[in-house]
Amino acid sequence: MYIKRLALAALLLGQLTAAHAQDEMWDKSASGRQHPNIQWFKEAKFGLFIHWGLYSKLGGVWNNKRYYGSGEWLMNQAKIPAATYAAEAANFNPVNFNAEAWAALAKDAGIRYMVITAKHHEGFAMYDSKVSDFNIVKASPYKKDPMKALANATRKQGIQFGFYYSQFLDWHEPNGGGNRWDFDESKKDYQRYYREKSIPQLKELMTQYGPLGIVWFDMPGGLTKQQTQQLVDSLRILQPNSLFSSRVGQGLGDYRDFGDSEVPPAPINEVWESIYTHNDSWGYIEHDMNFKSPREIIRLLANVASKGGNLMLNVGPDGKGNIPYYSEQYLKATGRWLAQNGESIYATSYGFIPAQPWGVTTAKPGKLYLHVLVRPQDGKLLLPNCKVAVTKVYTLIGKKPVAFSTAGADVIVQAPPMEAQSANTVLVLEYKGATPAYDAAAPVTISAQVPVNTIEAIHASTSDSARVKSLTYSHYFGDWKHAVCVTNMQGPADSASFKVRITEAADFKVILEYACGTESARQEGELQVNGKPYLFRTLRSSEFDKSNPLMFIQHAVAITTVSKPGVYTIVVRPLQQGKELFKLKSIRLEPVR
Ligand code: JFZ
Repeated sequence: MYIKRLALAALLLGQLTAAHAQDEMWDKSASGRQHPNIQWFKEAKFGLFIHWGLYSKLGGVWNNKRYYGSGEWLMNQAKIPAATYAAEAANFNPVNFNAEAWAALAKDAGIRYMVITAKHHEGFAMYDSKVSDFNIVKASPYKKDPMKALANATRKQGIQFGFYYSQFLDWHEPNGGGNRWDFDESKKDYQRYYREKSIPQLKELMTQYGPLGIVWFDMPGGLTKQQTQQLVDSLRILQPNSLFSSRVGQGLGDYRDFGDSEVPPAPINEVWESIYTHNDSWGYIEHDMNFKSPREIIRLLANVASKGGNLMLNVGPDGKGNIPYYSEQYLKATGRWLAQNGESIYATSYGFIPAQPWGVTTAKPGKLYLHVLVRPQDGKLLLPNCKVAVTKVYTLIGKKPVAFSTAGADVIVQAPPMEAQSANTVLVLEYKGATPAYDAAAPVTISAQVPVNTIEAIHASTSDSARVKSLTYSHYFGDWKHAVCVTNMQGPADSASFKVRITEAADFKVILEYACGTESARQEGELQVNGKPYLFRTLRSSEFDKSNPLMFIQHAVAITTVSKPGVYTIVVRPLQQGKELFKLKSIRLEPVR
């Protein structure tokens, strides 16, 4: 049967190259279909991404110059000639690579699936490829196939194993995508690249390394929708149980990948994954020590799970095959948290209670997990409009009963004392009856019991030409950041209004968090709290340019007195017609103590 599959695949693959090359922006056409094997992925919640290649040996340094941002893009950033770069393989010898140790670390970290770069844009295959000699067995003194060892070790730990493959960008090849410094783009034959390297290598990976949980394609290009469909059809024959990432292109992936380091601002009813670097680079950079702490990882994981997605966190091993110290230590720390709290993450869906000042929620049938990230001063965790019959509430660790009460449609949980430095304390609320729907239009809760309340732009109702948009920018290079902002507010008719539920009478300092370029600066704006106007004049922070930091300013514009609890409307708009007022990221309300 397997041989037949190969023959059929070869036939299909052969047909693939008939049509014309056409670069199509990937545009998911949600077809509602789900891969029959998707369930393990939906339950996995936490994956390990590994970027490991010839770039790892260079560590972000070329000709004694240090580069910052994506270390795996060094060849492109430094415009290294393909032949010069290829010669580096002769010094790539990861003698410290230990597949069993990597797999054991993934297990200790609570990782459920692993995806490693088999070939990145540099074109160097990290496995024993017969298609191209530019690989770790033929071109380096290491002469072994680390992917074979890692695939076996990973599966032995019960962890799904998969490959990342850059199916179009290949700076080593005259017909591959992306190398404009060595090769004339107008003379490239993408179809030839697909026919001679990309597709044959994908076949090698899908026939010689056992059952793959995931094939993580990256940067679709050069193929039409029909060709991509044929490629997907042919590869599925080789790996019918494997899930394909959405970056295969043309909406043909089995789950949705967001942009690098991007989390959707609210739950979405799709199967999706958020990918994050551990420091600021996917590939190893010796001078990038900006690692996310265990607290940041644990809270990021809770935030992603509370929106219904998976987090795949990346590590970038160095050229000797060592995983960076902080990656190892902080993955283990995350694993220790998951060992005690994993029930609130694995196999959960997003919680039906939206993010609150105290934290976020995940869920299983009849259970709501409260991830307490900020303990309110009075310990009261408000669950607004929580229309369920609560039977009990308890601490996840130790199962200690926790007091709760109801007030109308609200449930108030009395949080027990918590370790001040706890990254995330989980309480469990059990209930009878149907699970309510998530209310995306619920007012944002504002509490005087926490140091700061943040109203994100995603909650804005906009008028006229105002728009809520996700803005992408970077600090170094390729270290993408995303901010959802209210944009294009150019006159009084372009407003952003927010419905908030303020739970106590208090004075609040109002802080607008926005980015404002030179043209927008020094324009007057108006903030209204239930119609009471407060004026301000915009301050310059930075222009918006995706290749540079988008600098947000936190501009305190007013103190407002809230005389009684209730639902309020906060409106922000330009006072006069002019340039875009600013890109509003959030409104922060700090109770005046
Ligand atoms: C790509 C690669 O270029 C990068 O080196 C790394 O491997 C990353 C995981 O994937 O970078 C991308 C690709 C697509 C988007 C962002 C970064 N995107 O669609 O937003």
